Amino acid sequence: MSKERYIEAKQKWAEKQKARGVTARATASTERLPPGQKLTTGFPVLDLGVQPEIPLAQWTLTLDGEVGKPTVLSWAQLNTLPQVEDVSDFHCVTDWSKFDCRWGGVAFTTLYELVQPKPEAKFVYFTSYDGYATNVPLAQCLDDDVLLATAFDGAPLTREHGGPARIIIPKLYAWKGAKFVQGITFLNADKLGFWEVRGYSNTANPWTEDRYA
Ligand SMILES: Nc1nc2c(c(=O)[nH]1)N[C@H]1C(S)=C(S)[C@@H](COP(=O)(O)O)O[C@H]1N2
Ligand SMILES: [Mo]
Repeated sequence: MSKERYIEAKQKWAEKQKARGVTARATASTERLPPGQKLTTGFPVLDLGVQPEIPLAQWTLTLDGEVGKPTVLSWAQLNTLPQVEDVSDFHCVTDWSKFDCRWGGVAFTTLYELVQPKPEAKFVYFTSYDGYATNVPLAQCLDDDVLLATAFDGAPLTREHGGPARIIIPKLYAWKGAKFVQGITFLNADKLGFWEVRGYSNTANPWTEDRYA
């Protein structure tokens, strides 16, 4: 399927679900597997059909917006920051979940401390090398399981899964985690990302099946 048709099909699906009155549940499930999800042991690849190739020598991550210290990190600089590992579950809105993903990289809080966001920074807008974007309230990015991941299962993150670096936010549907991340902008007002403007939920809580806006 072409990129345009894939995007159109996903957007139409969200609109159809909305028209049917499918909305988030009032009460969150307390199960490990969120409602409506199927467990997978593989690792499906989901993106816009473009997996940009970014040589590490040319890779940069720009951190800007409402911050005291706007920063552009090179790959070498990124790798001098403290490295962490975290095991978490992964939930895609297209109904599959994967348990126990072992991610390695830099904690979001490390980046936060590096650029010193101003008090007015309340939202984060992520942009990617494939033209993707997504947005998350800053408070949700400060959980200790939120990572800028550069490794999976102890090996460098592959391009198909968003390498050189991607964002992981385990408590939200996986579209909130930008693969091939290029920029992190701290904002004082919310700005909707790629799927958020195409009918997908802005809040994206898997345990209330908060799939569509
Ligand atoms: N840059 C970028 N990031 C993205 C996407 C994308 O199309 N482009 N798709 C999102 C969606 S819908 C999901 S489910 C996950 C998929 O990650 P995976 O391919 O490693 O399974 O990446 C998210 N991040
Ligand atoms: Mo997804």
